[in-house]
Amino acid sequence: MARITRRKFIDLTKSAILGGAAIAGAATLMSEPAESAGSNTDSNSGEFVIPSYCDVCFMGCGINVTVKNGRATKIEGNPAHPISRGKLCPRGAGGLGQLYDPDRLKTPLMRTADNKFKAVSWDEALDYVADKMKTIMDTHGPESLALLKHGKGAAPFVQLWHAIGSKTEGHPSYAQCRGARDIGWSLTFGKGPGGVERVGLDQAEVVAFIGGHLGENMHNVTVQDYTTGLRNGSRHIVVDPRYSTAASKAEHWLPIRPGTDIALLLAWTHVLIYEDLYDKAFIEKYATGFSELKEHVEYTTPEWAAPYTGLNADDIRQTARELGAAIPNSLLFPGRRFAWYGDDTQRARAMAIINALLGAWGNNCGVFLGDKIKVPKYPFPEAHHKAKAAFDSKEKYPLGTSTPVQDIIDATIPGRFKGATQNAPIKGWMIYSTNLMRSVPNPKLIEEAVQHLDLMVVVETMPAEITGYADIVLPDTTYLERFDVLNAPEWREPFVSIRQPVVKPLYQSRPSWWIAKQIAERLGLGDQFNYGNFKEVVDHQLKQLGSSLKDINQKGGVLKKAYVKPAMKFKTPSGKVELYSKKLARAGFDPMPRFIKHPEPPENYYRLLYGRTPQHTFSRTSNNAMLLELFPENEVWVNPYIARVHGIRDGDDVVLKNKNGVKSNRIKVRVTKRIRQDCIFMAHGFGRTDRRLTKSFDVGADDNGLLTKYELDPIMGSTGSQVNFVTFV
Ligand SMILES: Nc1nc2c(c(=O)[nH]1)N[C@H]1C(S)=C(S)[C@@H](COP(=O)(O)OP(=O)(O)OC[C@H]3O[C@@H](n4cnc5c(=O)[nH]c(N)nc54)[C@H](O)[C@@H]3O)O[C@H]1N2
Ligand SMILES: Nc1nc2c(c(=O)[nH]1)N[C@H]1C(S)=C(S)[C@@H](COP(=O)(O)OP(=O)(O)OC[C@H]3O[C@@H](n4cnc5c(=O)[nH]c(N)nc54)[C@H](O)[C@@H]3O)O[C@H]1N2
Ligand code: SF4
Ligand SMILES: [Mo]
Repeated sequence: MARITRRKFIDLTKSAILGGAAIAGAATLMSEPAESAGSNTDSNSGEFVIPSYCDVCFMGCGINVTVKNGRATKIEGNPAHPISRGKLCPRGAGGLGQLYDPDRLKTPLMRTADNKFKAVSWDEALDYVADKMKTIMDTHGPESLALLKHGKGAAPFVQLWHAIGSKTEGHPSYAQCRGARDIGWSLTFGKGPGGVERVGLDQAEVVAFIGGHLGENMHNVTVQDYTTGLRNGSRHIVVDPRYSTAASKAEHWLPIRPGTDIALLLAWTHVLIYEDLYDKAFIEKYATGFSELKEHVEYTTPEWAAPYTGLNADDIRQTARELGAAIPNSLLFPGRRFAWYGDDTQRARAMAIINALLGAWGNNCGVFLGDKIKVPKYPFPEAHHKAKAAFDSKEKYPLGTSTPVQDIIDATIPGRFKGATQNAPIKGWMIYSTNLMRSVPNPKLIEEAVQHLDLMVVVETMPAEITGYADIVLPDTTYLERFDVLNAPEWREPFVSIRQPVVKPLYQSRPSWWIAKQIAERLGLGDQFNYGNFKEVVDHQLKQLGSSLKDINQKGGVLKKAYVKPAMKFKTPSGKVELYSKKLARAGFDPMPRFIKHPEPPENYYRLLYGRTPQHTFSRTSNNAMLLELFPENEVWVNPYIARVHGIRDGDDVVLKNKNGVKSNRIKVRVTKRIRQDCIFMAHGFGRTDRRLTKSFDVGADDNGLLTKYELDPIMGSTGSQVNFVTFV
C-alpha cells in the first residue's frame, strides 16, 4: 500500500498550512452534529448557567458555566457536586482559555506529498481515514490498528475499536502514571485506592506522603480534604527530595535520597511490627502472610535504611512511631504517579502493606470504601467480530491489566517487539487526546515508529506536538462543546454527573462521538452506532435511572443516592489482605517488597525530577492564556551549592543536557535550598515546539525530551523515568 515514507515532523508554521480560507464553510455541506448548546434551555440568548463536569484534568469536578448570548463567560464550581463542592482549582476555573484559544485546530488537516498540511473538508478527511483503515484491516487484520487515548471523550473511539474488532489499545495514564500503584494495591487488597482517591485526608490524624505533592498536584477534592485535615490539626510527614508545598505544611519533612523509598518503607514496617505498633485486630481478622512479613523485615531497621536513604535513623523511627501511635486514625497517602524507578509495583506494595498494618483500609480516616451509582448500559448491538489484539500483553506481563504504550510503539517498529508472532504487527495509530511526544519517555523512538505506519490519525483540540507527525488531524470539540459519557466514580457520596455542551462547537470542530460514528458508517459499521447523537445515549441512560436530561439539569447536573457502606471483601486469591503475595511468587517476583539500590548520578550530573504546578495540566494547558497569566513558564530548581559549582545564578537561563547528549531548550534557574544537591526539578508540560502554539512556543523547557532512558517495571511495564541524569551546558 502507498505509504507516506517521510513522515517528517511538519514544522507547523502558519505557512505550512495550505488553503485554510478556501475550506471555510465546507462543513455546511454535511450533516451538522445534533449538539444543542445549553440543553437545559431552549434559548441561546440571555444569561443562564449550565452544569457539566470539568476535563482540564481527570478528577471530573462539577462545574457551572455561565453563558451569555451564546458565549461562555465564566466557569465556577458546582455546589451540588460531591467532588468539587462549589470550588475549583485554577485550571478548572480557567477552562475558557482552552475553549476560546485562537490557536485551536479549526479544520481537518491532511498531509501533502511535500510534508505540509492542507485544510480539507470533513468528508475528504473521513473518507481518507476510513479508506486507509479498510485497506489495513483487509491486509493485516483489524488488530493491526492501535488506539492510543486519554480521557472520557475517548469512549466513542473505544466503541469504534470494538466495532472494527481490534483490542489493540493503550493509554499513557497506565504505564506512565498510576498503573503500578493500582496493581500493587490490587495484589494486596484486591482493589486500588480509586481514580478519585478514596482517602480520608479530612479526618486522618497523621498522614505520610511519599512524593504525592498535594498543593502542586491540584486534584480538587483531594486538596480540599487535605486542607480541611490540616485546619483540623492533622499532622503530616512528607517524604520528598524537594521541600514541596506539602512539605511546607508538614510536621516532618524527610528529604530522602531519590529512589530509596522502599528502604524507608521497609524500615517503617520494621518499627511498626517490632514495636507492636500495628492494628492487631485488623491484621488478625483480614490479613494473611504476617509471620512471613515479620521475618522479612527483621533486619530492615532504621539504622539499616539510614545510609541508603540519607535520612537519620532517629527520624525514621520517630515518624514510624507517630504513624503507629495514631492507629486507627493514620494513613499512608497512596500517591498517584508511580512510574519512577522501575520497581514501582513493589513500592506500591510496600505502601499498601503499611496501610494494612495501620488498619487504614475500609476506614474513614484511611482508604474508605466507596459506593457508586451503576450507570445502565446503552443497548449497543453485538459486535460483528470478536475483538483481537495485535499481541497478548499478558505474555510479557502476566500481572498487568492494560497494554503499555511503549509496547505499541515497539510493535510498530520492525524487529523491536519481542512477543508478537508477526514482525511489527501494528500498521495504524488512531490517537485521541494524548500528546505522546510529551507523555511517553524517549520520544525519539516514537518519531522512528511513526515512519513505519501506514496510517496515523490524531484527534485533537490543539496543534499539540503529536499532530505534527500525523497524516490526518481531526479537530475535536473541547469538553465544553459536547456530550460525553456520564461520570459516576466510587465515592462516599455516590453520584452521577453529566457533561453537556454549553456552547456550539467552534470553528469546524466536531464532537468525538460524531467523528467515531462517521468513520463507522464509512466502514459499513453504522449499525454499531445505534443512536442519532450522543445526547440520546445520555438521556436513555438517565431514564433507566429514573431521571432524564431535563431532570438532572433541574437537579444541578448531578444525581445522588444515599451511601451504603460496602462489605469488607478482598478480591485477592486468598480473599484476604495479602502481606505475602503468592500470586507474585508464582509469577517469579518477590512476594514481599525488597529494596534494590538504583544507580546514582555521576559527578556533575543530577537526577532529573519533575512534577506538577498548580496552574497547569501536563502540556494540555501550557497554551491557555488564562493559566499562562498565573504561571508563565517553568523553571529548574537548583540547590545553591550546585549553582555555585556551575557558576549559575538565580534567574539565569540554562540549557540542560542528559547523559545521552540530548539537550533541552532554555529554562530559567531558580536557586533554592528547597531541593537536595543530587537532583534538580522542573514542572512538566512546557518547552513546546509547535509554532502554532503562539503563546507557549519555546517557553520554558520540556522534561520529556530529556527522558531518553527508563527502567521497566518487570511486573507490569511501568516506565520508571526518574533515572535520567542531566547537567548544565
Ligand atoms: N515527561 C513526563 N511524562 C509524563 C508525565 C510527566 O510528569 N512527565 N506524567 C504522566 C502522567 S501522570 C500522565 S496521566 C500522562 C498524561 O499524558 P497524556 O495522556 O498524553 O495527557 P495530556 O498530556 O493531558 O494530553 C492531552 C492532549 O489532549 C489534548 N486534548 C485536551 N482536551 C481534548 C479533547 O477534548 N479532545 C481531544 N481530542 N484532545 C484533547 C490536549 O491538547 C493534549 O495535547 O503523562 C505521563 N507522562
Ligand atoms: N496541577 C496539576 N495537578 C495534577 C496534575 C496536573 O497536571 N496538574 N496531574 C494529575 C495526575 S494525572 C497525576 S498522576 C498526579 C501526579 O501527582 P503526584 O502523584 O503527586 O506525583 P508524584 O510523582 O508523587 O509527585 C512528584 C513529587 O515527588 C517528588 N519525588 C521525586 N522523586 C522522588 C523520590 O524518589 N522519592 C520521593 N519520596 N519523592 C520523590 C518530587 O519532588 C515531587 O514533589 O497529579 C494530578 N494532579
Ligand atoms: S481538579 Fe481542577 S482541573 Fe481537575 S477536574 Fe477538578 S477543577 Fe478540573
Ligand atoms: Mo497521571
